Amino acid sequence: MAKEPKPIDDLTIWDDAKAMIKKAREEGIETVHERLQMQTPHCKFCELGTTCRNCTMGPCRISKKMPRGVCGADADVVVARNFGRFIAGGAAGHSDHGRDLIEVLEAIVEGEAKDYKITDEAKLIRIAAEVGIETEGRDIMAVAEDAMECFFGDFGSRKSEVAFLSRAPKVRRDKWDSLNMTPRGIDREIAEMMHRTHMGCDNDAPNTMIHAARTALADGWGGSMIGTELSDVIFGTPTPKMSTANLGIIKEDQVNLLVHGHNPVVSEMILAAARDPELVARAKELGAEGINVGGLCCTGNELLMRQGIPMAGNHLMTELAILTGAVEAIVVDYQCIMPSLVTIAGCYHTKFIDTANKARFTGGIHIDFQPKTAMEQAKEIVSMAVEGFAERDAGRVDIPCEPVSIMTGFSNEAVIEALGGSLDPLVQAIANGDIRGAVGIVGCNNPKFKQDSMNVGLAKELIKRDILVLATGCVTTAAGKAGLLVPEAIEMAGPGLKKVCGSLGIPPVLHYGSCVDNSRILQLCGALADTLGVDISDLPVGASSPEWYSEKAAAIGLYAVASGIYTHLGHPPNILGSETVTNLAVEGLEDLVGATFFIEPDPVKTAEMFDERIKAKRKGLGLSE
Ligand code: XCC
Ligand code: SF4
Repeated sequence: MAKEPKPIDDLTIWDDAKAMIKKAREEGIETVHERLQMQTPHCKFCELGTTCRNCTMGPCRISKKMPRGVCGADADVVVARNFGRFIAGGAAGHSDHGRDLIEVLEAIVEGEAKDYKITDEAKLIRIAAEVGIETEGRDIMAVAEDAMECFFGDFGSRKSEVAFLSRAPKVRRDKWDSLNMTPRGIDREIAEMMHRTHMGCDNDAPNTMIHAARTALADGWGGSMIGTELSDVIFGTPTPKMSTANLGIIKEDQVNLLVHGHNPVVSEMILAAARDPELVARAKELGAEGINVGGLCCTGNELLMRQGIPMAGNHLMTELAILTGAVEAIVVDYQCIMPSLVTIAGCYHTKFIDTANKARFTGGIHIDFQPKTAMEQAKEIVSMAVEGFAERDAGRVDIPCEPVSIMTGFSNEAVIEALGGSLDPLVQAIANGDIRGAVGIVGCNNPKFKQDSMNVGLAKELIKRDILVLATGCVTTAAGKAGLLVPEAIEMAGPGLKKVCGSLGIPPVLHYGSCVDNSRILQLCGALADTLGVDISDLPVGASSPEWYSEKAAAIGLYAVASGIYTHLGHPPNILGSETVTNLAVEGLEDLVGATFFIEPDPVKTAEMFDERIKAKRKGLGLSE
């Protein structure tokens, strides 16, 4: 028997989302919410993490009645192995994205990518010097070539640690060394995780978990950090700027093209092509006022940070954006792209265009995007969107709201500049208690949560307590829609935060970029710890992914914890079937790395937990609570 659909008010906190879910139901279009309902209840074994499919003596399900798989593996081993592979998946996603940026840099160096260039030469020189490359008086392309070799090297097996580990405090690196947690090579740790979790290898759950942390660290201080830094080098380091967010950024009188996915290599070129005078003229010929490029998810964040494009929405808005009926094309690269988008695009005139050979969608239009032919291909894609304008059915267009203002572009470089050239004023503000601490709220939506209720609820609770919030990933649009990403939001902050942000003219929630850009937060923590002469685990900071869903988000959470940052998750990963693994995650890691996970679905309680932690850390540093 079909289940009653859930009341729309229970699914999301946003009016634009509610209007589009209603429209979907009226038009008989299925979304993530109906599919979740169909999949509920989920398989209990899988939820607990106690299913193993790693060999064909199985598959096995571990329970009280059947405590061991055919090979003899118990719940601890099975849960740890599954969790390890889950982390490897996330680390692979971020890091393969990072590698794609190195390949573009390589193509630039070899003169094979005329449409890309080194935009921030000063940053390239700075990061090259950081990883030990000679930069004095050298040609920029020679420096770029050495940087490219260094970062390619980080993926291999010939190094004892990845290059950017130099950004972590010495005490932290010593701790990693003593725990066998130092990430040596990015691909190496991921491949080793696959090896360890093959039948008959690592059958000691804590040992598997240590390697999971090493794999995650290879992501945070390796693959993701390379992705962020080279994106800045190639497309420019973000600076503060204003933009807008929500489905209202989709314009009735324009050709609307939404970019979705993660990698700026494609979306930056799409944006440039959308400014091509001939394509704009063609759009006008067809009756449009212009070409509007809007962002979804993290490739949206990348373009928002650097180019100030408007944001249509986060993860749970991707299906709904198409429901406006005014989207001519949705252009995707990879990660977090629901295959259902192809189906929904097919219900409208919307063209679904995929661009990466490693992320193809049956039913999508595939353009095999290459750095060498980037602009030509981007123009071909934009042209498809423009021609699509003529096919739009005006009677089915419904753009449910007006956009809200947001401020973006807070790279560490921009923050340091705003502070007058060093981190000292921030350290001062933390020391005197105006800013009591900082929490990064990152990651996704998940239809198991009322969309953005936790993301927004937690941010509001924290700034009230004079805790600065850094937002990345899909939390960005959530915070933006809630009015938290504008300087005026200081009215929602506590007195200290209000004073500091007010004097700088910045919001109490700073948009720090996409998900790979959580590496910016790691770098900031490393720099703060070094300034104070302490470990990252001594800082009054925290991390949270309230509504997370992806393997990547789990990898981020684990590298945060392994870096010494107390980390909140709104719901647990599939590990509860093992007491050993669960206790390690929420307790045991404290002794090893100076931080743990905590799981809490309520935003107020979560803020209280962070508050307590920050009090304790402030006390440890000899500061007022
Ligand atoms: Fe994906 Fe990065 Fe999560 Fe959003 S936050 S749903 S991982 S797009 Ni990264
Ligand atoms: Fe079962 Fe062991 Fe094979 Fe897993 S590895 S499927 S627990 S026999």
